[in-house]
Amino acid sequence: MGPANAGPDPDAGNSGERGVSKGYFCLYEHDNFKGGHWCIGAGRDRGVDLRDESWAGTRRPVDNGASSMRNTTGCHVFLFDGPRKTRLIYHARPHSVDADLTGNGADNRASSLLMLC
Ligand SMILES: [Ca+2]
Repeated sequence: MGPANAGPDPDAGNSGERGVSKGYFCLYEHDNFKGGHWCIGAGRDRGVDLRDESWAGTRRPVDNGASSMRNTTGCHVFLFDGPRKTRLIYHARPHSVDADLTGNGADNRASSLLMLC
């Protein structure tokens, strides 16, 4: 940690570049952010195949299992029905939450994602 009174927080200014490195994008197994969770930190142009991922602390697959999401990053996150970013089904805007992906037709379908910062 830096010394006290070291000046303004460098992350608190107008620099959008720094801002995108903060926060997490999380998927949840059930509606209202319940059940298993799976989170990734903000990262530029990051693709993830959810067939390779499990809910934290479990062996239950994230693939075709996400029902709600929370995005505290400054990044856009796109969910795809198919593997390797095929068949776009959902766009999570920066700093957004969705307690039930059903309303967007994406419930229990996401198999891959792309984060763009
Ligand atoms: Ca799918």
